[in-house]
Amino acid sequence: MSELVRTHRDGDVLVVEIDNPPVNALGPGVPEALAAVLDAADRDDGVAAIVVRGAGRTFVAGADIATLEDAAWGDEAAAADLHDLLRRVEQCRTPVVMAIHGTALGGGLELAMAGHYRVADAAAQVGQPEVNLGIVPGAEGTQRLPRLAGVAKALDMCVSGRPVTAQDALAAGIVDEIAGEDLTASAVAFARRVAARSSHPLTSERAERLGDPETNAPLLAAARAQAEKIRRHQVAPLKAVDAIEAATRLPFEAGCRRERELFFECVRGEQAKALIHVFFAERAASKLPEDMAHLTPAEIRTIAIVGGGTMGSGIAMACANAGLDVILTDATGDAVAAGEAAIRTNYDATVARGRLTPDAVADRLARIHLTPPAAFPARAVEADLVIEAVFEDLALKQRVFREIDAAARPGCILATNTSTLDIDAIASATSRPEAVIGLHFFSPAAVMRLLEIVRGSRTDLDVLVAALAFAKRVRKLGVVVGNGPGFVGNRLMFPYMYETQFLVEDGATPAQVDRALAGFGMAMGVFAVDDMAGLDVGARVRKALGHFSDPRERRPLVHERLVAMGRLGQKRGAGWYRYDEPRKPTPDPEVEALIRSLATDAGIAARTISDEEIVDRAILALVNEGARALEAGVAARASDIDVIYVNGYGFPGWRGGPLFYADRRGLGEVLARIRAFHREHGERWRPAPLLVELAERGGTFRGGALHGRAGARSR
Ligand code: 3H9
Repeated sequence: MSELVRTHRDGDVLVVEIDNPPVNALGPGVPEALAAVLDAADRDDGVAAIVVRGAGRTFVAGADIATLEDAAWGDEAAAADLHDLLRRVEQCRTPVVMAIHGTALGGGLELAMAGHYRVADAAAQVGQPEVNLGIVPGAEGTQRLPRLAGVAKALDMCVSGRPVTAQDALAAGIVDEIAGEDLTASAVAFARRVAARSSHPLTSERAERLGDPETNAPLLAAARAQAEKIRRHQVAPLKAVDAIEAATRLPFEAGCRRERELFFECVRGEQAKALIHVFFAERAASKLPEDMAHLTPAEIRTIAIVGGGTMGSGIAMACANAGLDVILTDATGDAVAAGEAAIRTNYDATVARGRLTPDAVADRLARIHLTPPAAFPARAVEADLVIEAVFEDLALKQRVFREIDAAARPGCILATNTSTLDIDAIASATSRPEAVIGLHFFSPAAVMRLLEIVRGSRTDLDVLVAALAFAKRVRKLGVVVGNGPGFVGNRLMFPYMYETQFLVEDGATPAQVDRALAGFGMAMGVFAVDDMAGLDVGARVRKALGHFSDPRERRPLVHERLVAMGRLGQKRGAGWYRYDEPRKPTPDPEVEALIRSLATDAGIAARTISDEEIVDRAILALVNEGARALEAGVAARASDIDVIYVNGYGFPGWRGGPLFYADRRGLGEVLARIRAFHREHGERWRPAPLLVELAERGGTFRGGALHGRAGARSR
């Protein structure tokens, strides 16, 4: 028997275990092995029922995503294997009970739904997350799920991609029973109870939950509207709705054929390539490099946070949400109280949205110990990690680090949340620079998934490993970056922002630029982002990074003027836009007139700017600087830059990140465009040497730009 599938007997029940680590994906060999076991069981009169489960930590987490990338899918062979398997499962004479623990996702849930019954562990989750990979469920999920759970639930699960809990799945009719402590024992007992029945339910034959055209029409319309809203520009969610609509209109087999067509349209498309790239890029980014794999991360249970402002209070919530204890302080008692108020307001809003119960909030609040500054040194000794989140000012941070250094216990990790300052300069204020690291959270810190982990020149490997484990613990995507100006994210952000400011001086308007970037897929336009972050913040960072110290460089004309006018963005009701209603930008003729007048004074004649030029100048500025960041070693891999941009800067995942986008567009074409900008606009567009090298040898960032670990300080 194949090692991918093991069996043992529990009396007259055959227990089948799929064992394909790490997540029992339905990779090559698994469908055949499972089908062979079922064939043998059907021939064995001593087997009254079959229980199928996954070995290790989970049931089947889906088709093998690596194979989705393969050309193998082009000839449809692997998909056909899965369909054959599902038919084989459903047509088993012996009843098949799927025993689900961990996550039954994608092809995993599709396999489970082909069984006659499903028993789930209380902590299990099930879902059809294929849209996250740019595809639709392709192994009958869009046909079986509405038959089990009804059209509305199937639409929600397939469009959102969000898994549901075992309890939710029970209520929806996806599973038949929640197991006791021992999943296998519960599933075996369930199997014995149903074995004697004269017939067993076949999902493919059920129609009672498929509704009728009249009731389905508004559900389908709402799902399409939802897809346009939450997954703008994406193809797969709309096709998932099409596939579910087919389930409501066609017999099972014909519906499956329609689903397969839609699946192949998606899997062969650009969006799937990009999203699958992001899936693997995220996992590569958060993995320990080989030279650190032997290190065991120190456990972090208690975190002290210095600074209760927006970032500090958000970080406190992220830690408390993950069940960690937090000691939160600030420079004054009033500031601590303000931090507490901000935390309470945020949690109240979460309760109002129905995302948390008041009890869960009470539990989280109880983990956050508000500590007046005078009491902090005595409490800081309890901390395994101290995170400084004070104002972005080097001298202030150095002073705070001296105080932390004096208070923290030996072995404690000292982290700064700086978004731009030099980690080594901060570390130099302490007696233990090897314990200092950057943890650059993104705002709002309780929500945003990205965490840049900044390695200083003296940071210990143990500290880096512990920081990566901490990121995972607080459900963040930790990406290790080097200690260069702006690290990776902000380093790329500035050329992008400046270029858009030049674009408005050249003749575009902020609203046109933002519209063009939203059309490209950016979550928000750049001017709207600047207004949200605060123009004063950008100005301070620009100063700290020493931009435009060379008088020959073109310097943006408008930003400084807006700051001087007090137009600091949303918080002042005016920035690049006007805000008559909170958070709702309205183009402001006053700003447009100011831009024109400053540009005219500088001798810039307004011209018509196309959306294509806007997108190219903005996005290729990211690409060129991304190549420089790779060259400088502040990013270890091209895919790390993609992960940072998709998770922290609203770059569309379905384009795979800036460097994946450049790869797909073709580096030759990208280089030609950048060279043209160089000729037209001067030095800031000089092509990065790495880009030139890769383009000239027909390479790609993905295939040809793997550097060593991020860590060297650049520039
Ligand atoms: C599908 O099923 C299509 C069908 O409808 C139709 C077909 C015809 N395949 O995330 P982790 C690897 S599409 C291959 O760090 P966690 C992952 O790369 C699929 N590999 O762990 C990593 O490898 P490595 C639909 C997979 O505990 C390791 O497992 N299913 C797959 O944080 C650990 O992963 C999905 O979209 C896979 N399907 O989370 C589920 N899944 O160690 C995607 C994982 O070498 N997976 N790996 O870096 C997940 O959401 C999470 O991995 C999971 C575990 C929740 C399962």
